[in-house]
Amino acid sequence: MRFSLASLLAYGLAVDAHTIFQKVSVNGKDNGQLTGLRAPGNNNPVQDVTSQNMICGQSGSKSSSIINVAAGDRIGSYWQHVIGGAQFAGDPDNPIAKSHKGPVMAYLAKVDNAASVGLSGLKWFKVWQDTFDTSSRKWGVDNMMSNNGWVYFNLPTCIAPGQYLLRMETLALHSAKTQGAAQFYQSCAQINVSGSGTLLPSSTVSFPGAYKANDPGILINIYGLKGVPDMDGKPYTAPGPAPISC
Ligand SMILES: [Cu+2]
Repeated sequence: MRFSLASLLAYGLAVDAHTIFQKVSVNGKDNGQLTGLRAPGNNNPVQDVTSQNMICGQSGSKSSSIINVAAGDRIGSYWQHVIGGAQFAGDPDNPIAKSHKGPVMAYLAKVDNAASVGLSGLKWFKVWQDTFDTSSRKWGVDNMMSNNGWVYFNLPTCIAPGQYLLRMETLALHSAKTQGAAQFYQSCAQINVSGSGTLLPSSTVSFPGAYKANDPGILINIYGLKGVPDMDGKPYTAPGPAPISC
């Protein structure tokens, strides 16, 4: 059966303007679709901060691969509207709908075996975030969109070698003035970090648990007086801890 885009829109089917983290690059080398990833099976957001799906998204794809990286490497996380990329040619909501302003964050949890470890009880620390720039009034999501879905950051040089889950999170705040309406998108990558760092942070958080539904970075009206999502140029505080520094 074929559906026109207009009918899909009319029935609200499969055109939700969401996103999925689905690919990792290391120093510019693309590791391939879903390799080393635990990604949700669809692009629906998590909206309940107490849900187990806050960890790595709803259950979906699994991978036996573990991606080798060195501390300090430039990691790319690739976000697209659906698994595989755009939902259709010219999809205006790829990599994510333009309305979906908010921060992008990266967390690590040290594990023994990144491919087999269970998700409960992990101790997470934040390593990076791109939140909101008060001068340009651009969000992390804006930078993701201008890089065609790629989000780049450097893995901290000081972290201890070993296996980790890398939890990448995009938080869309377009409806976040209503409690429970902020949209969380996350997948986890399985990585093996080499290097001579020694840092294993003692201050960590749990998922779920790290966020509260009324955290100021989650229950928030991001629209300024002109009705645009620019905070009126005021600072934005992302949920969770501050990123570690080396
Ligand atoms: Cu959405």
